[in-house]
Amino acid sequence: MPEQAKKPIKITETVLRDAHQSLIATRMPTELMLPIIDKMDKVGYHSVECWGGATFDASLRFLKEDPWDRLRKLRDGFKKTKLQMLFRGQNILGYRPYADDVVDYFVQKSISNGIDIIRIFDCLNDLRNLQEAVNATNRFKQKEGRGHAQVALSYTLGDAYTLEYWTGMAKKIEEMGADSICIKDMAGLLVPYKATELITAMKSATKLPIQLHTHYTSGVAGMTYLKAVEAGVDVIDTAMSPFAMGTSQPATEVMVETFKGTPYDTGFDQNLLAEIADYFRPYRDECLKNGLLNPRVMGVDIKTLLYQVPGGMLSNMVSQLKEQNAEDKYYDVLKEIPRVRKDLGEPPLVTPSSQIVGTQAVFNVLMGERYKVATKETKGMLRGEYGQTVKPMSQEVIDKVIPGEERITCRYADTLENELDKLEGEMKEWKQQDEDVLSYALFPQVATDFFKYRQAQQEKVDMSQADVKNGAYPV
Ligand SMILES: [Mn+2]
Repeated sequence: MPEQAKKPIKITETVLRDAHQSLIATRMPTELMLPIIDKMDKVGYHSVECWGGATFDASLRFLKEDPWDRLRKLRDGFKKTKLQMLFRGQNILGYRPYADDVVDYFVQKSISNGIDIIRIFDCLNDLRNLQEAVNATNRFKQKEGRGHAQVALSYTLGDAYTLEYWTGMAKKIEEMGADSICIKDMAGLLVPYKATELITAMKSATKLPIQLHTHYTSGVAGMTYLKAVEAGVDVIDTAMSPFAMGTSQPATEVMVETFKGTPYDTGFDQNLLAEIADYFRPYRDECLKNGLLNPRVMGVDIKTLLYQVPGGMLSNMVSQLKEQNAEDKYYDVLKEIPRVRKDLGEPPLVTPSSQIVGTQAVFNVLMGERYKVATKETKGMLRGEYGQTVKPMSQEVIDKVIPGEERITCRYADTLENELDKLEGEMKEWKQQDEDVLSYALFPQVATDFFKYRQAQQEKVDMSQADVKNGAYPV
């Protein structure tokens, strides 16, 4: 290798968020994370990703944990490492667009509870859906000196997604006041030599640091990172080996070793990484044994390249078909997905557009007639409520599904009234901390169930301390 200035590649560790989301349905509990934080804090990671939509949802729904409490505990433990979260633009961590006051408040509370870097994405790459979250982060940063707004572009393939498209977006992101850019390849579609082209073009278009996020699903991710790093990418996302590969990220230790002795050397201590891996390995074995970790998600799934469908979307589709006793329609639905995607303006497939396109494709096949039944979300998409797509939507489908209805061309959130007060009113009997209203805003039913559970737990605890003789029960 020719003499070259040192440029250590920075690493975001995903084991506390995307890795377990991708492999074990986001079921890693906080108590499993806490004992290893001290060691993780010594590695020298650029950041640790630890929070996002699925971690929030699964905490409340399945683990019966308060996600805010998890965040505060992680913040306490990580003394010097930055904490990172994933944020769905105007949809926050939920599945519908929210009014700006909720977006602002969520950003504020995320940072004040411990988040440093907010990775903000939109399923249509409509930057109008990201602006408010970026502004809110910048406002907080000005006031408190903490907070980093990273705008993530959802990576996808298609006629519209040319190098000019991506570099044009990079320039706009710079103008909108973001601190960095992420290329978020949720399905593992970015192949190594395309990464060279993409990163080279992006680096010449913007001065902002560029981070690459991909998944091992299609088997190329390690090579893609290598080419991206050589082309000048600044940060890559990796996962500790027990929760790496398959539908997760390339292994941290492997990427660290790959760049050892090169200008990109991370300087990380492999012995320390080995201790961290040793900690997570028994949990991985336990997950394999209890079925939480299915060996099927650990190999290479080349279908993801053929059909350009993220792994999670495929497994959703399989279970929808199973429920309808229509598993034999699998390949019909796979063929229908790109057609629906085209009808809806060729969006990237990522939450929530992936669910919208996938579910509609299932309906189209099962009903025997395309768009005979359209979901509420498909209608919302056609009306423009999710934002503008890179290509126009099918007029024929618009006429069939929402005949005569007015379509939105402005930023949808501009049509929404502030909603925090109303939400506060609906949930005030459960409120124990300011953040509870945000949990409720995102997942009203799941959060209410959690609040009830929390109260029952507290009352049970209180019962043991009750002053039985005087009949006094702390409430
Ligand atoms: Mn991901």
